[in-house]
Amino acid sequence: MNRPLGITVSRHILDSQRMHPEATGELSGLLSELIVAAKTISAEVNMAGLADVLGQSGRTNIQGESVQKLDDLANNTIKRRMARCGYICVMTSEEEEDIIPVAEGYEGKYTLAFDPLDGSSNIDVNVSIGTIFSIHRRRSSLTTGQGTQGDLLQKGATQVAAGYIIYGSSTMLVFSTGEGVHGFTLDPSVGEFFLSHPDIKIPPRAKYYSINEGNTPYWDDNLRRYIDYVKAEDKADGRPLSARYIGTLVADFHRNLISGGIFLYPKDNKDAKKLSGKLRLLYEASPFAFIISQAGGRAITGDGRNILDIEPESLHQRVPLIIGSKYDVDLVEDFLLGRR
Ligand code: P6P
Repeated sequence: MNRPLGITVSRHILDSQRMHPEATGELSGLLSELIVAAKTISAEVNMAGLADVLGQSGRTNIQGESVQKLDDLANNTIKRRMARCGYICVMTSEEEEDIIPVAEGYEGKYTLAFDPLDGSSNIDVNVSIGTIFSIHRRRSSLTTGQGTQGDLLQKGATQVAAGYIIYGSSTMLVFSTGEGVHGFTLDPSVGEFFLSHPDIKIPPRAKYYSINEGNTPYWDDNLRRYIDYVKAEDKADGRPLSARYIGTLVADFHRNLISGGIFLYPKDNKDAKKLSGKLRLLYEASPFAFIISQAGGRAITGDGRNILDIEPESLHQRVPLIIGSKYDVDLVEDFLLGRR
């Protein structure tokens, strides 16, 4: 479908819905409510330095990480708005240990998993942060009432939509409902997201590699060999790649999506918590894997599994994540599986 630049995200969503006569408009409604929450968070993030929402809230989250005030604000903004949207039956958030119920009488047929504010360590230093979301249908369409943990524990390949909002030099919404990846830029003067990046495709080969090289002592040898390979000079093969690591997954992913790159957060033996990687499957790896697959890239764990095929076992399950330009993800997999 021709998607003229400058249309609003609401127009884009309704035009997409119109392509599906069987659509009830519930997914469109869900996305529209999520977008209102994103605009609210964007306004707070952009005022953070002035509105004294920086700094620690005094709480620690399920991950044992200190929760920044903006984390709390973003989490509550999404929870409160989505609990009464009428389109979802259950939620899970990085900030909450247990599932989050919706308001009685407002149960719908979708589920929502989200990271309200990814990149917390960068909040106080004014580096880009973001919100990530993942939407599934509840497991049984015959079921009504509150959803369960089982409705949330579904593999990435069954997502109906996934996306992120990046609060950077501008605020952008990037999402897919399975018909390509589209980017919208917020014009804060009118409070609207306008289509700025229709049908995004990731360049087939990486220009950048993104990994925290401070963890080098904790990687397995095959990964160290791969990183040495991308840093070695071979001009004909476009190496060395350039290193770019912001420390906010949303920002590193977005740059690599637009310019071509590979992001790696592998398992490492720095501490027991990271033996399965640091990033979470349901609301980080899985939504980005859905987006990258729609943009022509790939997402793997590095031990032979595709992220989209993993059957989740727990809400906050961690996985190793290697994601980006297909050529480079395939190459890393060859190194890690000893094929190279
Ligand atoms: P490290 C931010 O805290 C985050 O969850 C991701 O956004 C980011 O990619 C990663 O952690 C950074 O982790 O260990 O390199 O600081």
